[in-house]
Amino acid sequence: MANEGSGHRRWVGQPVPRREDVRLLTGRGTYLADILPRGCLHAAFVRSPAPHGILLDIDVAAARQVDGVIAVLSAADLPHRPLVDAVAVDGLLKTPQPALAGDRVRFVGEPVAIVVARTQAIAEDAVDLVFCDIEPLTPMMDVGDPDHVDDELLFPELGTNVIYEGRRRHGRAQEVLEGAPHVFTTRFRSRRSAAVPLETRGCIARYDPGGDFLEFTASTQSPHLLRRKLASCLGLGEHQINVRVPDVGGAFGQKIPAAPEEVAVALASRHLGRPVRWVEDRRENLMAAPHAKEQTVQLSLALSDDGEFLALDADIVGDAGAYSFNSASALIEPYVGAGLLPGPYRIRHVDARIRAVVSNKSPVAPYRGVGWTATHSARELLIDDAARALAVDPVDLRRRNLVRPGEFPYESATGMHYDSGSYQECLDTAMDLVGYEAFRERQRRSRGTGRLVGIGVSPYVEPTGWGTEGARQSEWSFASHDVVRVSVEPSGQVVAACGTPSQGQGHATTLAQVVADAVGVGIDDVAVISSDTASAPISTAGTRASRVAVISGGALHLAGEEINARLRRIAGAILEAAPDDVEVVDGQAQVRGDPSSAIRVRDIAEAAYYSPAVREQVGDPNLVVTQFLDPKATYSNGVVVAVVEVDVATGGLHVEDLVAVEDCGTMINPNVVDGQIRGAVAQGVGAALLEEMAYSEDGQPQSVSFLDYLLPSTTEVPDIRIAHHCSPSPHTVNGVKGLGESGLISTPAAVANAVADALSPFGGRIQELPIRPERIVALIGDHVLDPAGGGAP
Ligand code: MCN
Repeated sequence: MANEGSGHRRWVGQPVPRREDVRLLTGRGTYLADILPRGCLHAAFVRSPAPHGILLDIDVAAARQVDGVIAVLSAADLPHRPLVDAVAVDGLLKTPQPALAGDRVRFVGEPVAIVVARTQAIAEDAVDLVFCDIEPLTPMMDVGDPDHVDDELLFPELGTNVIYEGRRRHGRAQEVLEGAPHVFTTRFRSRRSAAVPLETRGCIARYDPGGDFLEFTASTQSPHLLRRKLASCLGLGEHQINVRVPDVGGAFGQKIPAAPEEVAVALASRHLGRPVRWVEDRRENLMAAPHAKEQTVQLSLALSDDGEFLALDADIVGDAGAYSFNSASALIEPYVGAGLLPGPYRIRHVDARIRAVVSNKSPVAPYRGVGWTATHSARELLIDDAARALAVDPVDLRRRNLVRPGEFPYESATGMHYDSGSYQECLDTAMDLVGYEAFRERQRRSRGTGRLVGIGVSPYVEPTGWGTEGARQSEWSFASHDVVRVSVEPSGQVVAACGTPSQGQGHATTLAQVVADAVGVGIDDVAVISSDTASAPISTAGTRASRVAVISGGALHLAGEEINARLRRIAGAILEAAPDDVEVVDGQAQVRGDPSSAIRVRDIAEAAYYSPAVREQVGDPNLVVTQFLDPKATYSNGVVVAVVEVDVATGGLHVEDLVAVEDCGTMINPNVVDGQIRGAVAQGVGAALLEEMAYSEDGQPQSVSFLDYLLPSTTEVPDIRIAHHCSPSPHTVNGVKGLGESGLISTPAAVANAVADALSPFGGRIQELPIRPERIVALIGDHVLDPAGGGAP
């Protein structure tokens, strides 16, 4: 009989306070910028001031003269092999980004040279003395015009700026669209934004020439992937590199790809034989760290007379920025986004044409919600357009088309296997919570007042825990399986090691909860370690794509169960009982029903390691278990509802209410789940109303400080009301589904639809995010308030 403690949930499901918070919130965290090895030099980057041009010469003479400058290095000084691509997609043209620009610069902020100096201040001052002689070329800033897309080529050897062109066709969308009684179309534009982690990027390279070994400390989400990239660029074996990860203060996708700056710092350290540190400042982060979410989605939705969604036709163009650097990053927007076009709805026919085009802007990379935010928003805004045109209730229209209970598992038109879910139930709960009927009544009354209210509803599905099979479902070939290790030390401490560090997700708590249950100990007995590549087994993808709860967590649970079985075997030898008659609960093993027999896990571990008698009795008392997991994909779901109020006289906009109803299967820790929702929903408000990484027509970034790149604050984000449903996944350990991105997939559309609903008396539509204030003013137009209170039309 298996141990009843094993697999029984005592910790999973509990809203345990996050163990890491006291340390982090009292300033005792150690972030990259807190680390300064002895003798460490400081790096600053010379960055291209031009968006596009031929790099004729770099004059470093003056900078080299500065007292305290150790070296000024350009591409010629630091030869390296190209970054390997972790993702293979047929037809994607190669546009690798070098660590330092060679003969051409392709965006403002591109690293051109690295200055290494005794202090950060000296390095930064010396940067200003480096002169880049650049012969300007016309910058390519608008990828939307097919007639001019190749006017100036970024990579002349490719003969085009369109680095990917593909089609994902499922069913007979064109035919259905032609015969449909109703077809609505939008041309939706998701403007460029950025992940903006609180802690910017940075790294410390310590190359030891004697040992031919690189210790590389980085603010990263994917330490093993970074190790692989560094190994390939530097021509080292992966065993010659240890990537260490200190506390990371947010990442949201931006710290997945290996940055060219990281490669340059590693090369500089090897070149100089000294440790070198680079800490990115905010301006650099906004200007030159990867951007995200710039897409144009031309979308048509066909409906039957009774409001059934019949087909979707999409033309998606992603602005990739200057390079598709090292995770097929150019496709993360348009290609990945296409997979989620049908979302939670029963739409059988989908035809998507996809293009990724390079431009003279910072490259795009994943940002929470990736391409899904744009395609989801386009679809949800279009559904509201259709509801208004057909004079039907937008909630009823959605309810009619959502995948229904009893239809799971449901295969979407784009080939995604929705394993389980509560699509209808979440919608009902959300509408109850927001008080939909009462809201509509209030809205009717608001019509004459000059303060118009509107509601937006955005049901979503979030792909999570993608392993190999999930990648296949998305027609995307990347590795996303993990190996983890659970061990018991002689002291009885359980150590869970995995290569998926936290950037704020609370893994130290949630993964400990999982392991504690599986082993049969308390969470204080479990340490979660993901601080370096040497001590954690390989995670192929790192922390991203809402995969850790499912993949690392699932693997840790299985390893913990095996540890539990071994503890029972050893305890059985000590207690002279059959292992099946022994249980391990709360850190103690005992013969079932006999508390007097209890021995502590620490005593079992001590005996396993050091007692020759036990060693002889048990044969193999090994308490180290390595576990591989590559689960089937699972999909969480939910609904976000926003209520806004617009002041017609000023165009002022206020988000009044936000409701999020989610279903991520079994919650490991409801506290952490709610925190994830709150953070992502807040980012969604930013995406809807504020955040835009703007460029001038001549290629200069316009949003390189927080004066121009506007983030949501407590003034813009009301308290978020949260409710849960639970449809455990049949595919995953404990029925867990991920949830890290859902709030940012769904919230922008909810807020935008609420604005469109509020302003519906004026007609007009929202076809662009963020909704700029001038758009609201334009929608209100010349409509003036009726002084008698009759108000807006
Ligand atoms: N969780 C849970 N129960 C579930 C599902 C998840 O308790 N059913 C918990 C997990 O154990 C984990 C957290 O919620 O502690 C998020 O889990 P998951 O959805 O698996 O996401 P990941 O841990 O893989 O984190 C990645 C995800 C992504 S893709 C981005 S982007 C993101 C995010 O998480 N970046 C973040 N959340 C972030 N939160 C912070 N603070 N900072 C970031 O950079």
